[in-house]
Amino acid sequence: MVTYDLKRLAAVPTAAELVDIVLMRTQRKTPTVVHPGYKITRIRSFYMRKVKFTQQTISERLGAIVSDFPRLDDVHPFHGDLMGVLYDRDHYKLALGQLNTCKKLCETVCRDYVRLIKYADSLYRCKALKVAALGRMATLIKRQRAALAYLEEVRKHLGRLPALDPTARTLLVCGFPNVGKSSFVNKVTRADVEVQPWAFTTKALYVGHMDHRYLRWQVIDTPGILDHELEKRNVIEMQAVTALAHLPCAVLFFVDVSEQCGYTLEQQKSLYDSIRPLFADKQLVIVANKVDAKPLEDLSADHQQMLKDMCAAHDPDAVLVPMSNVTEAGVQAVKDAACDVLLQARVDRRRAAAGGSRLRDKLTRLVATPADAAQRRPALATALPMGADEDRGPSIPASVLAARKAKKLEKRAARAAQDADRLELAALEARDGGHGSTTDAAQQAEHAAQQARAIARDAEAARAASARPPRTTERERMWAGGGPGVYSGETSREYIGQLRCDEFATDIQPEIMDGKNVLDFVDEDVLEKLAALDDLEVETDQTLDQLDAQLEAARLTPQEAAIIKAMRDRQLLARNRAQASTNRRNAPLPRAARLRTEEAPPADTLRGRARAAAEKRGRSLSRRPDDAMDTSVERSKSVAREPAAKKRRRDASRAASAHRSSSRPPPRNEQGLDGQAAQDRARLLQKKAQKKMNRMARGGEADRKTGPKLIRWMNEGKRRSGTSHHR
Ligand SMILES: Nc1nc2c(ncn2[C@@H]2O[C@H](COP(=O)(O)OP(=O)(O)O)[C@@H](O)[C@H]2O)c(=O)[nH]1
Ligand SMILES: [Mg+2]
Repeated sequence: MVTYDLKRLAAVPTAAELVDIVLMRTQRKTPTVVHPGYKITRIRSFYMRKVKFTQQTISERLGAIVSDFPRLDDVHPFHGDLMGVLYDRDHYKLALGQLNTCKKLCETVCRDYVRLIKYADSLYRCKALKVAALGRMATLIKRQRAALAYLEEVRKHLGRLPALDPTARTLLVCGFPNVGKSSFVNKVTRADVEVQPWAFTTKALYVGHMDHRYLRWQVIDTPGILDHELEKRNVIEMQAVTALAHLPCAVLFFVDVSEQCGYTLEQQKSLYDSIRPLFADKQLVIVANKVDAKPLEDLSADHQQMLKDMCAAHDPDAVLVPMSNVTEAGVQAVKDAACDVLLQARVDRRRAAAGGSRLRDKLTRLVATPADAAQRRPALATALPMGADEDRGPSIPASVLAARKAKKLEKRAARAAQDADRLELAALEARDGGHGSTTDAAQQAEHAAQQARAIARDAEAARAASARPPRTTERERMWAGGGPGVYSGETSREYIGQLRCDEFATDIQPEIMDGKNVLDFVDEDVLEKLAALDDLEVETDQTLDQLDAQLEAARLTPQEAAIIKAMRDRQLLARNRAQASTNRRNAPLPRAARLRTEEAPPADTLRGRARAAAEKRGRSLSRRPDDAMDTSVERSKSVAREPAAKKRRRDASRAASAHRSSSRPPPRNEQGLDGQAAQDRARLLQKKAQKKMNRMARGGEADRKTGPKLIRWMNEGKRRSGTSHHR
């Protein structure tokens, strides 16, 4: 991912400024003195240089803008989507694309005119060509007026976006409007988000920071989300949705249990269900807010159950925390719960990624305090290995145990054999010495010898059991099977011991059987899954039948349908009427001009056909007689060039006509105000009201901009070559 510094984009000049910059630079950086007496090649190269230099500056400037602005596919998906939502993805891409095209067009213009200048035969012609080239380039830039202005606004807005780090530890606050999200953010962080008792007070993402367990956390306040389809969500809501979708974070879903926000608990549950997929893999804390107005115990059993179900629906570990911003009860608990689940999840993820190396375990344990260890909670920033202190005995392979047993038995057998020998010797001595109980000693010796033999047999058996079968390496097999190039390995050996019958290992395994890929059918419980699918189908059929029956029962009678249609029609009519009146109020043209229309020329005349063709291409050839400034229409000198004096006279007579002036209302900002004093006071009040709005719009560093300075004495007139420091 490319990292862009969204806050430090260079200011985008307006089209006029850009033309100034480019022309000024050409003026300053290229030679200014040329004489008709010079050799023609010199004159040509003088002007060619000017054209080329101008084009280079334009390419440089436009190229810098195009490469400076982030590519939506390259930034973090959160920023990419947020920009897509805020600035309209297509518009943004088109604007940058247009600048790129403009750059290419300037290059073409430059190439063409340089080629023409090569054939020019006098200073005058060279100069005329240069002027034409620069003029065309300037026109091309001026056409990008809208794109440049748009990008400048985007840049300013990007600068104002909250400094939000998508990878930091984040708590994301969401829920219906007015449930107390911003109040909570103001409580736990030093952010100063506006709180008002009406919906959509918060219209953008806000970020606050706080400390918890010596760590830095960012808390994001989002605008409220309403419960409707994704397509109907507006830009304000979509910011919250984007944050929910792309930020790895703990989600705090706010529920207003007192229902003061204007939404019932059922509606809040429905919203929760519809946005739940967005945070399916995130940590969740459900905050039951405004318990000061209505304690949780006062809720009906159904509602209490509903809140519990909401928790259970996400994850068995999700918690419900009652809270009140007014009494501050539970604020700390919410903060603790959210931070702890997120920290735990991040630690788990990191440990899983690192593979839980032993050294890490030991290192992290050094940091954990005994209290942390006792409660099994992570210490400081790092992980306390959870469950790592459980009994971890040595793991000794069974073959080693068997070998040990065999060795022990062998030792015992050796000892028993020694004992037997000793006893036999004693029996012999007794017999030779003629002592009594010779038979006893002989019996004992015989018994001991028997025991020794038994133990030796056991030892032999154990040794045989623990002995590994001799291993043949693949290399040995290769040499036995004909050597390299002749021997080919046998894969079937791997299956021996894994199948029901070892013979199966050598069976030929088909990959395709009956025209189907066998691997598609390798699934142990495919039959169970099929059965489950069948059950589901039956169930769905039943549900659909029931729904059909219900719909049948709920069908409207003709009278009801007629009433509903009448109601809808009335609504539609009212809406259209309101729309029409709005259009009338915001009319971009004077009323008199709007009423004047030109009748279409007959279709079979030349003019009529031209007009039809032009309209098909999306142009309009209709013109108003007084539209002298409209150069896009075909020009007719007799109409456009009205003598100025006559026009002035006509305008004056119009303004003076009683019919016109008396029907004109006063300007909107003076309507209903009696006298100059009242107007002044209104202006003052308006300014005062605007002050707050200006502040809340959060103008930032990005709004400060210095345009090119056009210092007259430095940039006008011709200068000789050399430095201009002395000026
Ligand atoms: N009684 C009560 N009112 C609250 C509480 N938290 C917020 N409010 C009020 O609810 C309204 C909306 O609060 P706000 O924080 O702007 O909600 P947001 O739209 O979700 O950001 C404001 O009038 C707050 O004073 C609370 O815990 N108890
Ligand atoms: Mg808010």
